[in-house]
Amino acid sequence: MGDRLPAFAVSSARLRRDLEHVAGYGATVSGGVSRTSFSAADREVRAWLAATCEQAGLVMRTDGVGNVFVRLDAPGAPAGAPPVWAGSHLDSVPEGGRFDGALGSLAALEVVRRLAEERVPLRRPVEAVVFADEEGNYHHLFGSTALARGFTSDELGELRGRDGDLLVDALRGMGFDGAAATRTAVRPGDVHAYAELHIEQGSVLESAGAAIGVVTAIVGMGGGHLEFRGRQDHAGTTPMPMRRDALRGAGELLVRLPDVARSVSDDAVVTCGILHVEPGGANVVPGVVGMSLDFRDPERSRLLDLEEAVVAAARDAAHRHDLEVAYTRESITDPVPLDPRVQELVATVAACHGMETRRLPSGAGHDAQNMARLAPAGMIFVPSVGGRSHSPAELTTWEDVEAGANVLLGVVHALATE
Ligand code: HGY
Ligand code: MN
Ligand code: MN
Repeated sequence: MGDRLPAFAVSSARLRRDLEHVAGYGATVSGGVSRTSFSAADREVRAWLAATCEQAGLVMRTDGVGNVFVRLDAPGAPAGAPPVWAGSHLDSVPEGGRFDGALGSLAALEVVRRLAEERVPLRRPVEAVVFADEEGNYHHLFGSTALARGFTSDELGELRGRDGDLLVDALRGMGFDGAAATRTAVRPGDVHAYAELHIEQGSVLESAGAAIGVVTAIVGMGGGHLEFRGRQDHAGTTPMPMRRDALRGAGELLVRLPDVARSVSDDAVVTCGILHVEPGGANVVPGVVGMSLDFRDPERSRLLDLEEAVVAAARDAAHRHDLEVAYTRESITDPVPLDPRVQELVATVAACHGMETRRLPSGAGHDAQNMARLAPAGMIFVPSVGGRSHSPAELTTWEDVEAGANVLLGVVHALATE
C-alpha cells in the first residue's frame, strides 16, 4: 500500500490561491485571521466554499451542526461503501493565523478536485470534510464530537460562546437544519479511514530539517472553569487587610500554575486564556473572578492528576485570601494514538516523494482524535516557521504546503483505491 503514487500531483498554484483568498475572510490588521465559528467571516468562507464546489461540479452538503462534506462518488463501488474522509477546519481562534485548519481543509478540497479531474477509478467515495467549531468558540472539537458521539438537544441547549451567546441561536442564524443537529453521529465502520494535513504548530520538524511529520498520537486535553468568590467593595474606603478580593486568589493561582504543572509531569501544560473580573470597575474590589482553564498531558492518568492538582492549588489560594472557589469540568478528551497502518502509509508516501520524515506526537488537539474513534485515522504535519501558531505570526512555506498536500493526495489515493 502506498508504494504506487498517483501519476499526478496537486495544483500548488491553485492551493496557494485558495489559501491566500480564504485568509481574506476575517483578515485582521496584524496579518492574521479572526474567523471564529459561526461569525460573519465564517459565513462568508462557507459561501465561498459552496460557490467553489459548484464551479468544480462537486456536491457539498452541510449537516445540522455545520460540518461540511464535499463528496466525490466512486461509480463502480458497491452501494454504501464507506468513504475515505480527509479534512480539517476553517474556523480560527481570535487573532489566529492563516494556516491552522485552513491548510488541511483546502488541501483536502484540492485532493478531491484532482481525483475528480483525473477520473481516478475509486473503490470507495472520498469526502473532504470541514469540521465546525474546531477551536471551541462553543465547544472544543465541536463538529467532530458531533460526528463521533453526537449531542443531545439538552447538551446543545446549554452551550454558549465566548461572548455568552447561545449555540442554538448561532446554529439557527447560520441556517443549519436544527432538526438534524442531534442526528449527526455516525457509526464506527461508516467511515473507511481518515487523514488530516495540518501545520505542526511547534518547532520539532523545523529543528530536525524534516519536511513531513508522521503524527504518532494526540495529546489528552481538558477544559474547566474556576470561579473565585469574595466580596465586592469600595476601592477607596476598604482597608487592604479587610478585603476579600477574588482576583487575589485567581492571581495567586496563575503564578503557581507552572509549579503545579511541573509537579505532575514535564509534558503537562496549563493555560488560563480567559479571565472574567466582576463587576469590572477600576474603583471596585472584584467580587467574582471566572477563569477558563485548558490543561493537557499525553497520558490520561496524568491529565486527571493535573486537573486535581490545579483544583487543589485553587482551593489553597482561595483559603489564603478568605474566598470561596468552585470548579466545573467542561471537557476531558483522552490522548489518542493514531493508527499505525495510516502512519506507515504517510511515511511510505513521503519516502516515495524523497521527503525527509520525522515521527512526533501532537501537543495540539485535532478533529483527528475524534475521527480515531470511528475509523483508522492519521495525520500529516508540515513545519511551522519558528514553531509559531494561534498567532498572526503563523507561517508555513509554500514549498512545505505543496509537499504536505502531495502526501495527503498520495495517502487518500491509496486509501480510496486499496
Ligand atoms: O487547541 C488546540 O489544540 C487546537 O488548536 N484546537
Ligand atoms: Mn488551532
Ligand atoms: Mn487546527
